Amino acid sequence: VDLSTQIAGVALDSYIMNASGPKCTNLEELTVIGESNSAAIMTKSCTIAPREGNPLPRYQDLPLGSIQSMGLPNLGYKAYLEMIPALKQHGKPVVVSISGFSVEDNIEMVSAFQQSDVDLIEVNFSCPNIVGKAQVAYDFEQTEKSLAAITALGDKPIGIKLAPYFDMSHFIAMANILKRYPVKFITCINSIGNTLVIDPITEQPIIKPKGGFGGLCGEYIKPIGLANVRAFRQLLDDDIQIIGVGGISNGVDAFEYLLAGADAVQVATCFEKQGPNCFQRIEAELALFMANKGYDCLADAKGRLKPL
Ligand code: RRO
Repeated sequence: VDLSTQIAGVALDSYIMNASGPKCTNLEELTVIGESNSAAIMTKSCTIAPREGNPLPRYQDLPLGSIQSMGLPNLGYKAYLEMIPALKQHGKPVVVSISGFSVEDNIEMVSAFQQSDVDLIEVNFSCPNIVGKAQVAYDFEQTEKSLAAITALGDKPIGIKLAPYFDMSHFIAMANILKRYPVKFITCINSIGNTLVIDPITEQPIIKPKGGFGGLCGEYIKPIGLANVRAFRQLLDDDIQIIGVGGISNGVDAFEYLLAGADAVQVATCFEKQGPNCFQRIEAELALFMANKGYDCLADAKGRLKPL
């Protein structure tokens, strides 16, 4: 089965890549991704200045996923700019994630990466873990202002990492905003923000930041990710690609996202827990599952969820 695909005209050898977040903050980690079967090298979201992130413990495994409040630990965007030539040596697309604290921050970072050799820019509108900062993706006015500014800075394709939505009116409102700007792809979904896991023995939360409130990740959130990909696939024009993310840990999960309409998928928690061999495994499982169903390529199943 041919698992090649494209995002904003950038060819990908396979449908599966790493998500921004786990193990993609420094050159050593990004090199491991470069040497893996991940279809692209995706970086941790960056800010203007380097950040240590939130106090520990800030990540915990859960039976079906994880909860975390990392707080945007990263090396600062200039470090990622400097790494791009080394990352490009791996012969696959390089995607930077940027996550400024203001429209001005995002303008500075997008402008810099527009002048670089990076292939795609994913602008993160949905980090739930910064004290005192709302998720841009839940503020439609701010989203529109930000999009107007960052899509006017150059020709390199820009995509947006969206928060999960839970109401049809929100899917429609966001899709209508996206249609007004040259956004080339969206990535759905970020973690489900501000969830709480309690340890009944210690009678405490299990992560330290924000009184225990953190982003829920992994298998718990797959139905929400699938719904977000499906809803936006039905609302947006075909010239905008959708990257699915949320609870993909095997080939069948990846296939479900394909039926919902994903052009590619990202893996976060499974990569965090299992390491870089997950990309090759999920790819092989997807190819086998599709071959058994008689499919030759992704396009044969993409978006073709059947009515019940
Ligand atoms: O670093 C984080 O705490 C973080 C980010 Br930037 C994000 O976009 N999503 C998330 O779950 N965690």
